[in-house]
Amino acid sequence: MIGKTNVGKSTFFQAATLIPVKIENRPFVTIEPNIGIAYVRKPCAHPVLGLPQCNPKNSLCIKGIRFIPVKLMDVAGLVKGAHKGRGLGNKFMDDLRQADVLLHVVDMAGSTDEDGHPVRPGTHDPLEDIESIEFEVNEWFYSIISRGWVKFSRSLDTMPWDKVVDTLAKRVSGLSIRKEHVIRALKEARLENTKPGSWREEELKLFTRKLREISKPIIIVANKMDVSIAEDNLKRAIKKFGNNKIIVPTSAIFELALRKAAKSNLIEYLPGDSSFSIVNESKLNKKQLAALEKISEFMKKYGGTGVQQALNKAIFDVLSMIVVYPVENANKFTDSQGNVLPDAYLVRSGTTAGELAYMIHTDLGKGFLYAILAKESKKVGASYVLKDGDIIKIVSATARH
Ligand SMILES: Nc1nc2c(ncn2[C@@H]2O[C@H](COP(=O)(O)OP(=O)(O)O)[C@@H](O)[C@H]2O)c(=O)[nH]1
Ligand SMILES: [Mg+2]
Repeated sequence: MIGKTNVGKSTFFQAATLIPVKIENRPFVTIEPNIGIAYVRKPCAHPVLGLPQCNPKNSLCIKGIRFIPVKLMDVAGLVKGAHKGRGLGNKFMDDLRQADVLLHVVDMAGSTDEDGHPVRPGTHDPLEDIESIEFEVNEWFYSIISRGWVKFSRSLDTMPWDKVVDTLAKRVSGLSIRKEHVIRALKEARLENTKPGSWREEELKLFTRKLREISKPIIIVANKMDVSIAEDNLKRAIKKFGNNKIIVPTSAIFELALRKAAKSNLIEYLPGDSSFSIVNESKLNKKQLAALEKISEFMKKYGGTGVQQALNKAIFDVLSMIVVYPVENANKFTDSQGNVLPDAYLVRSGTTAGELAYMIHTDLGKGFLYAILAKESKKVGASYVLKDGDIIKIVSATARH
């Protein structure tokens, strides 16, 4: 999560990392103050199989919905000029290295000025932030990649193209950039089969911009949509950026209120639901009821509070991840202890059964013999491309334990 101060990052973070149900084992706690576990939601596979329940270990299943953990990091205080070390500057920029996708939280009410100071709603134009923060990220990216570029790029000019791509990919691997990203960026910048040593500055800039867009795509979390003036700004933002940016209307403060109320058993609500129901009206005072009414209206308008929607869009739409369920017993859909569908793995679409085996355990990958698709009772090889919702047993020559 990136964005200026005061736009609602901490509120979003708090909401997204709060589990609104009581659970016995909690391997899902906050890792560091600004790093926590959030969840993406997806219908669980157990109802589809006609099973009464499952026994999730690496994730949660609530009322037939799987909540799968993802790491969420609140990268505080990105301001205009940050790439030049302004504000909290470089340390926070460095935190971005790990990210696969960036949620840019924007104060759509315009109640935060350029430097992150609170101002009267409507005073600041949030559309400026959408551009200026992206500019900061792009500049940061460029400054990292262009460091020592002249010498590095000349060394590439004697290499065959394959080796150029490999060497480039290796150079940026510390930014969580994969070779596929580099290949795509080179293609989109029309720089394939050129000599990097002879790229002009514009060409290097174009390449790094494409690489940033591909390897760290940005989703706009249009926050504070509960403030009336925000709606106009949202319309303007959609008009201006809607064609090439995902913009999710959000009220982080409403989501936080709902998760807290659900945790206290005042309402029934699962993160990402488009509505909630009050459990016992007599337990709520007038003020609480009025607040919930306001939230309910907001949800009707936008289909939810936006927090879960933003997380889901980031993982499933932008990163195109799918969910697969590794099991050890393909007939019972269980692990060796009899737990039904214990693990739900988020993997990139295109991942093969062989690659999944390596993700679970190196030994499992090394000894891969074949896999069984549990629902279809079908044997597949290492090159089988996983489908969303696959339940899969990997048979390996090397024991797993
Ligand atoms: N109206 C409204 N205010 C919000 C929302 N999210 C956060 N805020 C308020 O905005 C201020 C800054 O929030 P905070 O989460 O600390 O922002 P951060 O500096 O980006 O981490 C606080 O007063 C929050 O209560 C929201 O969705 N709607
Ligand atoms: Mg904060």
